[in-house]
This record gives sequence, C-alpha cells and structure tokens, in this order.
Amino acid sequence: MKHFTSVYDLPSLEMGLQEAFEVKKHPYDFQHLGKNKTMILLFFNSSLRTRLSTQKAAENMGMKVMVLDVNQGAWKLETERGVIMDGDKAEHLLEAVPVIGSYADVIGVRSFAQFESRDDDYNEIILNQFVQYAGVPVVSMEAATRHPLQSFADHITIEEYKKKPNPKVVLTWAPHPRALPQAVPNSFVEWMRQTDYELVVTHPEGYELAPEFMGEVKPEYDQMKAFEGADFIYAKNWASYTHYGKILSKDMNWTVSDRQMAVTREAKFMHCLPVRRNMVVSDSVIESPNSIVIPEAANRVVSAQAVLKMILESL
Ligand code: AN0
Ligand code: CP
Repeated sequence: MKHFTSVYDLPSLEMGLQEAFEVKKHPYDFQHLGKNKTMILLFFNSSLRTRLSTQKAAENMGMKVMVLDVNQGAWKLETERGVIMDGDKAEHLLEAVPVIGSYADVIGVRSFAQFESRDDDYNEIILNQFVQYAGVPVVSMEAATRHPLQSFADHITIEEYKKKPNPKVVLTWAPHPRALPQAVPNSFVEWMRQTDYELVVTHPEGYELAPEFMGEVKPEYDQMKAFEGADFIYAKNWASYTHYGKILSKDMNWTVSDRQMAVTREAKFMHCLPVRRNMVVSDSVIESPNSIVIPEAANRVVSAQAVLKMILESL
C-alpha cells in the first residue's frame, strides 16, 4: 500500500481485516518494519483520538514520531496556488510539503473541510497536494471528505460485536450546535457499501450525502422506521451537502435516546467521538451496556497500525 486516503487503498477489505486482527493480537511483533523510520503527524485541526492512537500505532510499529500542530508554532500555510502572498500566510504548501517529506518516511495529515467552497473541499485540494508533493506515503487522519482510519476502526468494531454475518447497520444524523463536515458519514457509508451488511442511512430532508458516497443507497427519512430491527446504530451529525455547510435542523427528536433504541434488536450504539451528550445521544444510551464507543475508539490504534504495517511492508 502506498497512500491511505480511502477504503479503495486497501488491497482488499478481507486483507485489511486480517492485518487488523493480526496487529491487535501481536502489537509488538512488527517493530523491525519501523526501525529508523519516522512518522510526522500534521494537524490543521484539533484531535484527541487520532493524535494519540496514530502515535501509539506508529510506536507499536517501532517508528519514531513527530507531531506538528500547524496552527500552533508553525508558519501559517497558504494552500491555493497562484495567490500573491501578501497576507498572514508566510509559507506555501508547495514548499512545506516536500520539506516535511524530506524529514519523514510516512506523513499523517488532518485537514477538515473548510466550508468555504464545496468544490475545493470535495476536490481534496490540501490532501492531494500532500499526496502529490510529499514524496513519501501519506495517511489521511481525516480530510475534507473522508475519515478512513475511523471507518476502518468502525468496521473492525462491528466485526467484533456482530452476532450474525450481515447485521443491519444504521447511520443516523443527529442534531449539533455547530456545522460539522460530512467526512465521517461519507467515509462510513463508502466503507459499509463494500461489505454485505444491510446498510440504512437516515436523516432529515436536506441532509442527503454526496451521490458518489451514497451510490445506490437511498435515505430513509423516517428515523423510527430506520431503527426497526437494527443491530448497530451509528450516530453522527453533519452539515448539509446540498446547502453546503448549512445547519438546516436542530430537531432534538433526532437525538438518539431510549425511545428509538427500543425498536432495535438491542442494537449496539456507536459514535466516532467527540460527542455532545444530550444533543447527539442521551446520557442513558451512551452509558448503557450496549454502547461500544470506548472499544470503538480503542480500535483506532488497530486500524492505524494495520495501515502502517501495510505501508511499511511496501516501502
Ligand atoms: C469532527 C467531525 O465531525 O468531522 C471530527 C470527528 C472525528 N468533529 C468535530 O469537529 C466535533
Ligand atoms: N474520532 C476522532 O477522529 O477523534 P479526534 O477528532 O479526537 O481525533
């Protein structure tokens, strides 16, 4: 594997899972692969899980890790080509990326959707400059349109908790006070579509995800109907794609609570975290024995380590 920016970079879904369960069982058996190799983690946005789990995964692989918060202590970076740089941005990505690449064997990048231009976000202009100019493998730690390390960890978690080969998995939109990217739901839907699970996506009208991520999946606008017989509930807020970046609803009827969980088949509750309690999900649901948000987050080490193993093996 060269880069990891979506599910399509895995050799296959089965091989990805196999690597994941291998590194989960034997986390310290592959340190020879990372010896004298450096991973640089570059953050344009905040993070708790991704920062810690990716560093841990790289260290499990025997790598050295450097973390840079671009907005704290580094030069502000221009991302658009051709601009006259007379503002507050002292350096261009076109220099910064190959420089970082010269210090690293693998680069991890987090750069969220900026909600200024849907085209810029959906063309992944920041992530693609890394892929193009870094000269070393690039791992997406959540880009504008996808969060593949999260989706990979979600898939591993569902495999661990499912009680039948092809469970019913429901992605539900839930309210949130701020506009959030579509990366997590896009990536989750794209990943789940590669499986034989029964996937249902539910959200209020106006929150349709981009067609390239939904494929043949049609949204179910009735949340209660979507939840019926579900084995896994995956909650997430996102801002509108069609009215790009807008909040169209804060309807608290969509907050995942005992009322909706009651019609599921004792579904496990999942969320990528961070989550706003009693906006996205009630205290009672996230604290219930069916909530698997903590093991889900723990599997972020596993997905990152599996990805790094596959990258290091192809260096
Ligand atoms: C981010 C998002 O929704 O994309 C990161 C989630 C992993 N969440 C927030 O900004 C709260
Ligand atoms: N789930 C996730 O990526 O969390 P962080 O934003 O804290 O990294």
